[in-house]
Amino acid sequence: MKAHDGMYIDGAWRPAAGQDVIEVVNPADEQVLGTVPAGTALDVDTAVRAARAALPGWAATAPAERAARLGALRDVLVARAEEIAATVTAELGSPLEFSRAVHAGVPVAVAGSYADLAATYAFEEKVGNSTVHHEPVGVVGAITPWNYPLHQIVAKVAPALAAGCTVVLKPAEDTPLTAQLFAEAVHEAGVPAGVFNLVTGLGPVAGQALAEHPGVDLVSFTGSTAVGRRIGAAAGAAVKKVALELGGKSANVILPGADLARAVKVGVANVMSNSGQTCSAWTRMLVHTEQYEEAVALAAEAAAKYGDRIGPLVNAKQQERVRGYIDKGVAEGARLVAGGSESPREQGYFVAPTVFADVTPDMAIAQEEIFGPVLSILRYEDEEEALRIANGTVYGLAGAVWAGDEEEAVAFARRMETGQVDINGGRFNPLAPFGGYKQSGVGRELGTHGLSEYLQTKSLQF
Ligand code: TXE
Repeated sequence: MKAHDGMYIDGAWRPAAGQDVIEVVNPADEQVLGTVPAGTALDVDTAVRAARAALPGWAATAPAERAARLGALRDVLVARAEEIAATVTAELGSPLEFSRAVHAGVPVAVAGSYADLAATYAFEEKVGNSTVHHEPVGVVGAITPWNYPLHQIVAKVAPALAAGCTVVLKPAEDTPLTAQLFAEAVHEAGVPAGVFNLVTGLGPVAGQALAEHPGVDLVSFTGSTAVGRRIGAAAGAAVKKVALELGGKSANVILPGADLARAVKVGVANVMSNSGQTCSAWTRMLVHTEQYEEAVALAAEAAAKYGDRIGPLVNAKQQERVRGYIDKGVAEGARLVAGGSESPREQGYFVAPTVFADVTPDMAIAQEEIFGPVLSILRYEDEEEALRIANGTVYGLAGAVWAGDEEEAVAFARRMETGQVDINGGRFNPLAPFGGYKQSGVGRELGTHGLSEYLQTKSLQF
C-alpha cells in the first residue's frame, strides 16, 4: 500500500520535522501496511502558517470558483473510488463491498452537495436597511476519527472550502493512508497551495497542538466525548469557535403497529454495519412487551447469520474495549442471545455480532457507547415509558421510530431528544443536518447547516 513519508503542506509533500513514524496495521490480519510520519507541534505550526498565508486569497475567490474546485474534487473521488475503497478496506478492515458503497460512495455525494451549495448559497443577503455578509471563519483545524475515514474528512473539509476557509487536517492515527489519498485528490482537483494541509500524527501530540494553536480560528472535531470535552474546554478558554461531533447511544423505537420483522432486520443491520463503529448506530432497540420475545428471536437469528460478512474492529484496543462491555453485560444480568466476547477468529480484531436481551435502562450496555457490533434490546410497557428510555442517556445523536402510520412515528420522533431520526427506515440524505443534542456534540455537519458552521456574519447598515 502506498504511503507518503511527508506531510502535505502548502501544495507539496514535505519532510516531517521529526523522525518518528506511525505504523499502519491491517486489522483483519494484523499485518503492517506501511508507516506515515508522526507529526509534532512544529509540523502543525508550519501547516497553520501555510493555511493562514493562503486564507486571504481563497476567502476572496468567487463562490463559483470554489464550487468548480469542489466539483473537480468530487470527480477525482469518483475516478479514484476503487483505490479509496481498497485503502479503507486495508486500514479499517471493512468488507470491500461496504467500502465501495459507503466509504468511497458517501464522500462523493457530500463533496458534490458542497460544490452545488458553494454555487447557490446566499453569501450576501439584504435584511431591511442592512446587507448581511456570510464570511469565512478563517483557518480551520479539523481533527477526524477512523470509523468513516474519508467521510469524516470530507464532511469537514468540503464545507470549509465552500465557505472560503483554509484547513489543516489531523486525521486519526489508525487510518492516515485514506487521508493521504484525500490530499492527493485535493491537489489533483486544483485547489491552490496552502488551502488544504495535512499533518499526520498522534492525537495527544499533533491533534492537541492543532487544537491549541493560536492561528486556528475554528476547531472541528469528531471523536470520543472525553477528547471532545477537552477540546471544547481549551477552545472556550481561548474564545475560539468549536464544532464537536461526539458519541451516541441511539434508540431504535419499534411501536406496536410497526412492521416488526422489517424493523428488527433493518435495526440489526444498522448496528452491525461497519462492525458497529458508527456514532449514530441504533444500539438500543426498544420493543413493546407483547412483541418482545418475537423481536429477540428475530434479532438473534439475524445476528447469527452474519458469518464472514462482518469486518474486524479497527485495532486491538477497540476489540478489548468491546469484549469488556460484552462481559459486563453478562455480569450485569443481561441475556446473551447471539455472539459473545470470544473472538471468532485467531487473527484479526474480530468480534461476533452480539445481541443482548433483558437489558434494563440502568445497565452500562444501555448507557455507554460500546462502538462495536453489540445490540441491546430493551422492553417497554407503553409509549411514555419508551420515550423515557429513549431519552434516558447523556447522548442524543440519532435514532429511529417505526410505526403503523407515519404521523404516529413523526409525533414520537418530535419528542425525542436527538439530532436525527429515521422514520420507518429512512434513507441517507447528504443535505440533512447531522449532529447532537446533549453530550453528543455542538454544531451540525452536512447541508447548509454544515456550511454555516464555517461562516461568520457581518452586517452593514445603510
Ligand atoms: O477516539 P479519539 P478513539 C468514540 C468511540 C470509541 C472511542 C475511542 O466510543 O470507542 O471514542 O476512540 C484525536 N487532542 N468514537 O480513541 O481518541 C485522535 O488522534 C486532540 C466516536 O479512537 O477521540 C483522532 O484523530 N486530538 C466517534 C481523533 O481525536 C486528539 C469516532 C479521535 O480519536 C487528542 C471515533 C487530543 N488530546 C471514536 N486525543 C464518532 N463520534 O464518530 C486524540 N485525538
